[in-house]
Amino acid sequence: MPRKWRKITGCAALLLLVLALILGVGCSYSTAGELPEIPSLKEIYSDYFEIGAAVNGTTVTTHKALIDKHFSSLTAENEMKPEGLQRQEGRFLFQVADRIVNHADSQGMKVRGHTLVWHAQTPDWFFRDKDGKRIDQKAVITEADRQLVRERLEQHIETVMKYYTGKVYAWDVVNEAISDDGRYILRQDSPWFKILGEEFIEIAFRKAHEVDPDALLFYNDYNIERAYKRDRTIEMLKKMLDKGVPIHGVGIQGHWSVGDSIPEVEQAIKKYAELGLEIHITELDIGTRDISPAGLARQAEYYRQVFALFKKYSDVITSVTLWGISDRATWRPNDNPLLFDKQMEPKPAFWAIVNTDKSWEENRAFYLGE
Ligand code: 9MR
Repeated sequence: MPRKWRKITGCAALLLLVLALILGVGCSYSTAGELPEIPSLKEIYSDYFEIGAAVNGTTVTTHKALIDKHFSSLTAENEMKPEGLQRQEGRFLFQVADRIVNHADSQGMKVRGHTLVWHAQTPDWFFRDKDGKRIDQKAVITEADRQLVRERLEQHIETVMKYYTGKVYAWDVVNEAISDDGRYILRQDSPWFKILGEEFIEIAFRKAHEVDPDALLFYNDYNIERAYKRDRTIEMLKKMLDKGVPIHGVGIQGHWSVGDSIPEVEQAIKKYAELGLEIHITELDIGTRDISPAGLARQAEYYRQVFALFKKYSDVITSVTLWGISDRATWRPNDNPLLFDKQMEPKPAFWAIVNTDKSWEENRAFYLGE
């Protein structure tokens, strides 16, 4: 071989060797598991409660690895709402919701259904009469108007719950019916309330129970752990329960910010448990604008305290769902409220809830050996 060629092949061989070394090392880390494994939340919490995440048609794919590793329950963030399932009267579209349900099924995860009756994300047609007039805006609402809206409500519940019988184990039957205004118990601006009065809640739960007697039926709302809203929520629930309305649980959403009162949450848990209700934390995310290391550490400490509290009450709290997975995909994009960051890496908050008896730094060091 001419000298020139010998030199070239020599160089090529050296290059190949270097490449093989780089690739080899890379492979051995990822396949042989030499990189430290982060722990799985659903395994850590298996003795306490289901640990869930809200997903949508996009994140169920983009966040698949994290979903499958960490969560034992899924909620559709928007896809099972009335506008997601029945945008036009009588035309039910289950495709996107089905992708989420099928994914959960394939991984042995549970599904929480969210939500059947809500004043928001509900198509306009539910509330229009045969002439196209908004019933809730009429000066006089007739019995025929009421009947029409009641039938639509019941029909929606019947079709959706029948379709998902055996696949969705718990439903947020009624969402956010309690008023933020202390003068009223129920939200006055809800078209359901305006047309059917407080009976809409009872109608919904009774119908839901009739359609799927095995499903767990929840009343779900935000800030109902806060003093200003808690007692009115309890009053409503007590009234329903006394009438024999089949409500099995209360969903505390948990859209909080670092620093919100935790003792107030504990008080609420006790009070709801006294009603004999199961508790799900349904939409947990805890915001912080401060993403400096100190800010993230404060968020972690707050998450740690909140999960320590949930564990203390795990006889009544049977599910805790995060409202999303990473700060890359959240309805609160400026609040960085989730356990994984925009790069989908575990945040201090993740490490904090891995073992609530230790600090997030200790947990991280324990698992990653750093
Ligand atoms: O996260 C949901 C967001 O993508 C929607 O735009 C929004 C519309 O109202 O609803 C969000 O989810 C809400 C949930 O269904 C009920 N509780 C409050 C949640 C955050 O707004």
